[in-house]
Amino acid sequence: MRLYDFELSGSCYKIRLLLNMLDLKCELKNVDFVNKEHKSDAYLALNPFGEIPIFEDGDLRLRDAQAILVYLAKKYDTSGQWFPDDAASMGRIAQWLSTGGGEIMNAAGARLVKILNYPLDLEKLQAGAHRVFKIMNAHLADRQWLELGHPTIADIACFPYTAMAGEGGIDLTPYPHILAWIGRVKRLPGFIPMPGVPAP
Ligand SMILES: N[C@@H](CCC(=O)N[C@@H](CS)C(=O)NCC(=O)O)C(=O)O
Repeated sequence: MRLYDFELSGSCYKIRLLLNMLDLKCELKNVDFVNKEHKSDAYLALNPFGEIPIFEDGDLRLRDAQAILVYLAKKYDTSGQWFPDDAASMGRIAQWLSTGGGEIMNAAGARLVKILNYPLDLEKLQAGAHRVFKIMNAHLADRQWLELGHPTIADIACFPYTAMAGEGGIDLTPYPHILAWIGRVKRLPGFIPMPGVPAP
């Protein structure tokens, strides 16, 4: 297995997290994101979207963190808990896979503006992040985990850029249920930190 990785990327971190929680070994191939290696011809030949992460397992190559989480859970999770097979569970989890790769990426964009000076509309991104965090906070008011009452890839997909929201100038203090959930994710067996997401 090989992950095209950048240490400061929350999208790559999603994959590193699940790999570690499933106790899987994977080669990490560093992508020079700051110098735009992900826009080079060689990289675009692997992922025409010009984004990290990419994941390879044998002959299979996948782009998109959520797709990779689905693959890893289906192929390697012997507990069957991270992405259970029944239709209702899959649908429930897929909602948050979409949110993790969609609305929560507003927080990722805000962080790119703050730490890498990306020329994006910071206020719009922060407002988009607050919209989704308000919904997540209400959803988590009477739940420990996003779906199914136990950790799933829904939590992994939504965790990194929520936990790093502060780096995009987004204050999570108004969202106590999200803060409690972040604490729970950090206490899961196999949790690993990354810069901006310290261990508990
Ligand atoms: N849909 C992709 C998006 C991943 C993504 O946005 N990756 C960022 C880095 S964290 C990226 O490569 N952005 C391209 C760029 O900034 O040029 C996923 O969820 O994996």
